[in-house]
Amino acid sequence: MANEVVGMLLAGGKGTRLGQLTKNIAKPAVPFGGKYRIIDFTLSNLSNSNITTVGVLVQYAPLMLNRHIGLGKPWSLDKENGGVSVLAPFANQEGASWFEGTADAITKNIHFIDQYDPEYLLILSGDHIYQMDYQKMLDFHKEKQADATISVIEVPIEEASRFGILNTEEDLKIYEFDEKPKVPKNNLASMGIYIFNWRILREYLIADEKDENSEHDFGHDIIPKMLHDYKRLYAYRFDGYWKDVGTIQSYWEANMDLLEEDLKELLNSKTWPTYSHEENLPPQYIGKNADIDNSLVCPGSFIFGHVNHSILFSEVTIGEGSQVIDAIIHPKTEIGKNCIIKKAIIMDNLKIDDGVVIDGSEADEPIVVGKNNIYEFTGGEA
Ligand code: ADQ
Ligand code: ADP
Repeated sequence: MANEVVGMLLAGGKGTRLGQLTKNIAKPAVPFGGKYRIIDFTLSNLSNSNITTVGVLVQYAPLMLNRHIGLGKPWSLDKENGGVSVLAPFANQEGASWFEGTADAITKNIHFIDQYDPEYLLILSGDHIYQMDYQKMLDFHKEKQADATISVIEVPIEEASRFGILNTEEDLKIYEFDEKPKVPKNNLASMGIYIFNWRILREYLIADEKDENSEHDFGHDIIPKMLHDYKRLYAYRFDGYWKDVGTIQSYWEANMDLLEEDLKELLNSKTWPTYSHEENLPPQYIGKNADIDNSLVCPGSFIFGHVNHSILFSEVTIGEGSQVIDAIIHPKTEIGKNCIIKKAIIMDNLKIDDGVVIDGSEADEPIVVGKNNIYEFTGGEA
């Protein structure tokens, strides 16, 4: 069963900064872009990169993720050899234990990886929106004869302290790495996407597990330890679109980006499709006085109002006289008549009464409306 490369997708973070959006579901399972969930972009990258042996590490609120991933059919990951396996923290004789840091999550699954005896391990996050060919990164890793390769991108300097920040020689060999530095030295950021030679990483993981001072995190512990030992770490520069959707603001921005003409390949690429579950729903109905522009509208919806620069998921209703602007409306939600919804994220299965005004246009970040702060809940899964 040997595989050259096994992918491990970290999908267990709690995502506390997404507030209500992740109250009941894990961050990677949050609805995104009209008909997707956040994790679909990474699963599609794996499939399009022809990496077909994948472990998805879940822990926090995994129910929806489990159901969504299932046997991996939408991403053609339903293979007999390999395929996609959802890996939850397991109970041993001492009881169940959570994965601690990201490295601990991999260490606890060494037996899973060893089954495939891979030469390389590809580590990914479940909460990034991007299109990337991991085979190109692997080619780079081999060409540099690296022990580890980190995918990197330039970020605005004012955001740099949210990331692992690194410095390289001219040939892209990394000589310095700071995880979330308070005062960043530059703006070359780790995307949290790593390729390791499995044999080497395995040794580091086993040693790190015994280190009581370690947080068992890749950025915080494993990468610095490898650098300290003069391992060959290289930076693979990615110059496409990439967004870490860890906050409400970045989640909203990444959704709005889908409405930009020059980013239309994110959903419409023929060579790099984004896959998700297909639901059997009727066509969207656009009423007589409705007007819609610069928006995504999904099947099963009924639109009678005005919709501008917004993303409407499936089975959404927008009542007559309502204005929906710069908004994201999750599935099965009904907006009544004569409402104003601006720069807001309205979660699923809600009913917003006639005449309600929700306007986040003056706020620092969009207003999120969930079952806690609204009006009427129609049941189902919010
Ligand atoms: P963070 O974004 O802070 O930094 P982190 O919280 O470590 O990332 O989580 C990475 C991924 O792993 C997320 O998808 C998260 O959901 C998941 N995850 C976290 N803990 C987990 C666990 N115990 N089990 C399973 N999954 C888990 C990282 C790097 C930075 C880099 C940014 C880029 O540490 O150096 O710049 O990613 O986004
Ligand atoms: P955010 O940065 O938005 O808070 P992350 O996805 O980075 O979200 O996760 C935050 C932290 O919470 C991570 O360090 C992760 O290990 C931890 N965590 C995730 N799920 C659980 C859980 N079920 N119990 C305890 N800690 C968890």
